[in-house]
Amino acid sequence: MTQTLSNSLEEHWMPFTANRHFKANPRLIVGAEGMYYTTHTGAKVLDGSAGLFCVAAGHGRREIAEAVQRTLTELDYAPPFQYGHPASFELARRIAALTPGDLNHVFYANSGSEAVETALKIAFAYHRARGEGQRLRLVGRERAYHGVNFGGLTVAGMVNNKKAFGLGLPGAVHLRHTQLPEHKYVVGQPDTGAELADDLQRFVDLHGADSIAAVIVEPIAGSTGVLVPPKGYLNRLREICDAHHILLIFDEVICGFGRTGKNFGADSFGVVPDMITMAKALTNGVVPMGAVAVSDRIYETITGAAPESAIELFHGYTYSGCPVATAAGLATRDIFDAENLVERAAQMSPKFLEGLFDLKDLPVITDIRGYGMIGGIDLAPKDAPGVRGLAVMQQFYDAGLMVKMTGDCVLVSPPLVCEDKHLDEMFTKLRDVLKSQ
Ligand code: PXG
Repeated sequence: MTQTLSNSLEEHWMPFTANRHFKANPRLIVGAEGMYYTTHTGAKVLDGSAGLFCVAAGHGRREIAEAVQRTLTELDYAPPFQYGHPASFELARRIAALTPGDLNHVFYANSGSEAVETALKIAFAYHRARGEGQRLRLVGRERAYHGVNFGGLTVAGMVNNKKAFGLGLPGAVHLRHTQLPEHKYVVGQPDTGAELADDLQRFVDLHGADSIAAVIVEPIAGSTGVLVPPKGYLNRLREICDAHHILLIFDEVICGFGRTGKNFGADSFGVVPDMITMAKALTNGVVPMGAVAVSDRIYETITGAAPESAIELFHGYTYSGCPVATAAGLATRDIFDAENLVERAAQMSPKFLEGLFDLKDLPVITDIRGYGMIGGIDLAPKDAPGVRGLAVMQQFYDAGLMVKMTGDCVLVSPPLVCEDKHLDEMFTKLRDVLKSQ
């Protein structure tokens, strides 16, 4: 199925893409099935990153396509403000049954970025509803990725994503990131570094707890290169939050739905936050959807503070919980249940981590990190940061493997339906390309 490129590619300004480099040598995907993509030249490419961490159940799932198709003909759209449709409530019940603790209420958005904005706004609204509207300071972390909108950028910590786009919300502060030099090649959670959470205590001491609304962290910092939290680190954050009435938000846009081997990173690391943001695998990446799960306390405080029959939270999107996205979400949940994808991830993880850390002998590699079914491989930069990364990504693609690069770091996170043979193929291709560097 070779397709020729007769048309200009100039009109589409591509996101997070080296546009000029891409358009000179395009990598176009024209089909996807199971664990593989088909490119416009007819080549098969193994999906080593589940798309962008989202296609957990593999590509071309008929169950999702049929649910979406059915919904489009039965109920194409229903306004989400002051009206509802049954499926969005059903999906919320399904999500609430998975989330830990009393995170029993689900607010819908259309992406991870919007889920993050929603969670940050809910944090402000919660404190205001309980008479502490002065808590307007947000705490993020160095090297964090929380999407691309202004609230998320404020708490994020990857410089290239931030530096062209202004100063963000006032007063935000950032915890140090958790990658210590002694963590090199540690499999899973490092033993050292829990005390880095005490940065939050320092902010309390410096700025006053009553200025701080919330702290947001990814349980595993994904986009920056897979930083696994030190043992005890998230627990310590939880303790400091509890002592000072600060809300703890876990951004689980990547971690959620099995990537860590449990439903959420919160389960893997044994810490229950006050809110969880999610997206990506929520719909298997097929239809855009994000969501925030919030605790009973937050929901009841905000709704209880408003007069009866008044709107309680002046926030929402035209497509919050829209029929097509909820249909994809429900069909995805059904696949997860029928195929035990979360347990499967836990079962595949040892083989995945073994293959990942087996690459350690390659001279171009300077560090490897991994947990569950996600891994990061740092490569020694060449010339300028990211130059080797882009070149290597092209070589992987030419060799029939798609992975996500962040600068000179290779991110691997295969669909959770992968089999041993796919992992073998992925690690063989990784080795073949990396050994020639
Ligand atoms: N939070 C986290 C933790 C994420 O990983 C978002 C929010 C934003 O999601 P949306 O749906 O708005 O893209 C993400 C998204 C990468 C990469 O380079 C990571 C993401 C998206 C695209 C690329 O690692 N994560």
